[in-house]
Amino acid sequence: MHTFVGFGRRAHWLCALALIAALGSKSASAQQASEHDHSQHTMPAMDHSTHQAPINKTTKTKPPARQTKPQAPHRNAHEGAHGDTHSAKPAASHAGHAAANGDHGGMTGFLGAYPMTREGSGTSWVPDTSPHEGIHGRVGEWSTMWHGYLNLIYDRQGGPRGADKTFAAGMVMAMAQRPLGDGTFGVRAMLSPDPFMGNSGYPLLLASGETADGRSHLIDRQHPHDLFIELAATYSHPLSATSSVFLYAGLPGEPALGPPAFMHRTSGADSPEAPITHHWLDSTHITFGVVTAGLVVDRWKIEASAFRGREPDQYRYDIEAPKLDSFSARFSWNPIRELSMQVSWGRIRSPEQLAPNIDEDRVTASAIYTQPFGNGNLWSTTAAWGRKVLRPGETLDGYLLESALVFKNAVTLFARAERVAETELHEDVPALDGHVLMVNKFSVGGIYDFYRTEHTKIGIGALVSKYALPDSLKPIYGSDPTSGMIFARLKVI
Ligand SMILES: [Cu+2]
Repeated sequence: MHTFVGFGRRAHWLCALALIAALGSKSASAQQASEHDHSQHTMPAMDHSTHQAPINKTTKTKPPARQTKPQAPHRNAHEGAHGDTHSAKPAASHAGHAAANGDHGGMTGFLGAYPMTREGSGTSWVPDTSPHEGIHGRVGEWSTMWHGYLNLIYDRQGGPRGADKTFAAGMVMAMAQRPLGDGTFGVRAMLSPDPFMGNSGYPLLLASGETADGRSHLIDRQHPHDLFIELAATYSHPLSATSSVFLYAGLPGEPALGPPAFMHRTSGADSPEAPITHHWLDSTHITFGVVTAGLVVDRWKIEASAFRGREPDQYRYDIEAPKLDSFSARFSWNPIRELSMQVSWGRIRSPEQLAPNIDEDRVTASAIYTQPFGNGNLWSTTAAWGRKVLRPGETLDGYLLESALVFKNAVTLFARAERVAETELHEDVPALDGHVLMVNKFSVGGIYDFYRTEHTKIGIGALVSKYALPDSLKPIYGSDPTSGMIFARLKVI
């Protein structure tokens, strides 16, 4: 009965997403006919310089005809894109910009005058060379964009602690922005179908964090994401052609802590499984109550957040009460178009519902390198380190190295290696309780997209995972467990 209901809901989601995808590509084609060559959008790392030339020519030789306000550098998107600032000269009018650009529906960064492709989840940054994905539209003054994916997964985790499950996971994200005063006002919403998989999430050896029932820890399982991953608003105000101040508020939202969430970085987005380092690096990406203020200066960003420390509870459909009891700060730097780095620190108040007397300090550092090659191919790699300092308690490190090769001819390959200092996995084993044990996981997989249109692709994929465990854990995990997933994916790009 449960399975049946679950599948029915899943099918419902699939249909809904497919329908939206069809509508989206239709409206996009209409736009294409009237505006510009949309096909460039599907090319990762679109060469912005081709757009740049006409704009600069326009701005140099022809002062904008109808410029009533002081210049809003946000509207001159691609200038900031390449770092070589062309000083704060008058920009083209908004209309002129959109026309000259033939660009992302007039959309630039939500937080500053740089290309939209630099923005990851929350207020995080990824390299400027990240693929430009999404279906763009325009409603009055608003520029809109949406994208999403849905995975239907058969998951089989090996060994005595393993289990299997068929489930759906994914997300759909919509965002809109408009000029407001001299700045840019933005709203965004991200939803996930994950709650339909059930409170206990899906089997994932060595994963820990959060709870399914409010009584026991989820061990060797990945928790479902909440229905509402992000409901947020942003406002950024330009200080010069390439600098700005911004505010971000979300319920839920993502504080300035950690690298971009795994499904928002090119190196991690194609793998259907969550990293086991999730609760060392990017688990705060769903936080009920976040306010962030930041400053962008060229290729630098510094920001600070106040947010609710407590992780989401097991009720995944609701909006939980906000609270600003925790703090974080992050420093990001994109020195070249291909590279994005961050260091961040957070003081998280009582993150775990089941260990309310323990606070956590978290430190993370990460670098993402995304290199386009050939005709529209991409190679993206993320290296990240996260440290949890439990107060009171242990200091636990987690390391991640993940990489993806996205070939334009429909093949994607991905791999992820992780190493985590764990205390939770074996807390039910009296002889090991309290010990800090290093566990390692390595996954490799691929996807073949057999169906592709301008804005959608449908593919099938598989991945396999191996582990390196300390001898003390082998009796409970088996000497050499192997896990795997096969999956079908619908992606709207
Ligand atoms: Cu998550």
